[in-house]
Amino acid sequence: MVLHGNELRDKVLEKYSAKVYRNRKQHVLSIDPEASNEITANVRTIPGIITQRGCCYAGCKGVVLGPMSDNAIIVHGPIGCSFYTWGTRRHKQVETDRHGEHADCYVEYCFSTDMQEPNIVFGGEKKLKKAIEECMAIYKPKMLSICSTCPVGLIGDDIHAIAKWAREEYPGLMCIAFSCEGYKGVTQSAGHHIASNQIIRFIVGTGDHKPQKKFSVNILGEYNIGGDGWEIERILNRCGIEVVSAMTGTSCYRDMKNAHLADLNLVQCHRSINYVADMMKDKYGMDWIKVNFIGVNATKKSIRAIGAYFNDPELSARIEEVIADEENTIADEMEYYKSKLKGKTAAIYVGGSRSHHYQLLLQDLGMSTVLAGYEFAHRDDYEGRRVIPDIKVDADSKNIENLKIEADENLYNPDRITPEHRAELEANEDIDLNDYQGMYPDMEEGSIIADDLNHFETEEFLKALKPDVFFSGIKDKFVVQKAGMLSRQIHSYDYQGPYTCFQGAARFGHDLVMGLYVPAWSFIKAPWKNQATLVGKLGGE
Ligand code: CFM
Ligand code: HCA
Repeated sequence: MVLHGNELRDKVLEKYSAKVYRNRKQHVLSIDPEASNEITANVRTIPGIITQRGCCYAGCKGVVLGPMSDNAIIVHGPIGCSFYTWGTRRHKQVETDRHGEHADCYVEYCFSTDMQEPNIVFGGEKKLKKAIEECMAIYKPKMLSICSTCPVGLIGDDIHAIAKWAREEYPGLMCIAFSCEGYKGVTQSAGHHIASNQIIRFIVGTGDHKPQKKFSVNILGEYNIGGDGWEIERILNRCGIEVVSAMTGTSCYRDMKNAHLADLNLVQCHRSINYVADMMKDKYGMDWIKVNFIGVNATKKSIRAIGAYFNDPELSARIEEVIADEENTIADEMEYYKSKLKGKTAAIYVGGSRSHHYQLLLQDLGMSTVLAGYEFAHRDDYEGRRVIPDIKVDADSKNIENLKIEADENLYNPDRITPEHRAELEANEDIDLNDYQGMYPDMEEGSIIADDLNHFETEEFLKALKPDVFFSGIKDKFVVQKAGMLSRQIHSYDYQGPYTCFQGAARFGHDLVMGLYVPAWSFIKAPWKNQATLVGKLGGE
């Protein structure tokens, strides 16, 4: 008997002890238009379960700060933490700022205090100061970040006092401390919040480089994985829209200082950086709209939404020209990939936004998603902010400071658009203005949603649902692939990309067809095709 929906969910979870079952049941559900579809998310993983999640430090240092080119990041902690975030994420960078001037690029470097036992016993502050002095003597960066890892929080080194010392000692240096110890919060997500707070506190608003073009934006939550951000900027520039800064993919400290001078914020990854969008709204009155440049239809919808925001006939006409031209360039390729992919199914499990975004690109290619989940998303990423009024109450808020943002007297401007136009935009279902609808509306009835999907559940669901491809990350890819199922990495794109906008969609189609049709599959047989199904029991009850 083929099970699906909540029956399948119960069958997979019933192997757990009662206690684990009760917990996981709140994280796994099947989409039912009649039900409330409430999910539990952003809470602690049950100890002992093989989760794919990462830590707060990974979210702050690795994800949000890592891509900034001219930011020398000293990791204050044991060398293993530094090594873990050294070159593993695929944010691409160049050594110039947005105005074509040279900006140092440190993304390939790994700066660390390499804390040892004596530093844990007697304190590591001296060692940190020495590391800053060394870094300043050799590299002379304009921005220097200090990121602390677990032991620093436990012994209490005052990295904020040291950052202040460095700002005074080296005039012109922006030195910022990030207390992003791994154990804070329950996942990477806490680190996003900590990084966002310091970006607002110290960086945004300190520059004076005004945009040159009539329409200007920042792109938030775009980290230039595999060159994604470059492709988005190419399209926006073609439309005549200037990108003042991107946070943090194709940007540097020097660009991000000017972010407050743009007209509008575009939020690509809502999970990692909605904090900055909200704080800029409070401080400067700058609106944000949720966009998605993954998928042809999603890209079209996003650039049209930008056009609608600016409400300028010339801009809208140019946007239509760009859409027609870009679509024309990829039409034949897309048709071919669609013919090879139509009707195939996928499961997607990644961090906090791509499990939604990639579903739309798969739809363009005629595919459907039977299971999707996030590692560390919050309820709003699943259910939408519209249905969760108390969104600020989550696990991170208990640990992470919610900055109190006052409007900036000189720069606050809520009148970038007229009240009538605002009302029009708010009524438009296709535009998420200062809001986000989440993943659910784009999912089919009966498909499975699994928050913090663990290793055991991954294997069980894949056996039952048998999707043609499983999109995930480095930790689960090879287990799945060795079992005879294609797995593509959606974090790193398996060293390919960019996958954004029109040409990116065609490239994704190409890579997927290559993966599915490679003759190697005929030499592997999934274990469950000739073995009894694995039976497991977790927990003590
Ligand atoms: Fe946003 Fe990201 Fe993601 Fe994310 Fe990440 Fe990433 Fe991701 Mo890996 S910021 S939430 S913390 S889109 S690093 S570029 S791929 S888990 S789905
Ligand atoms: C992180 C970074 C990561 C890991 C990718 C993976 C990334 O969470 O610390 O597990 O394959 O995208 O590089 O999400």
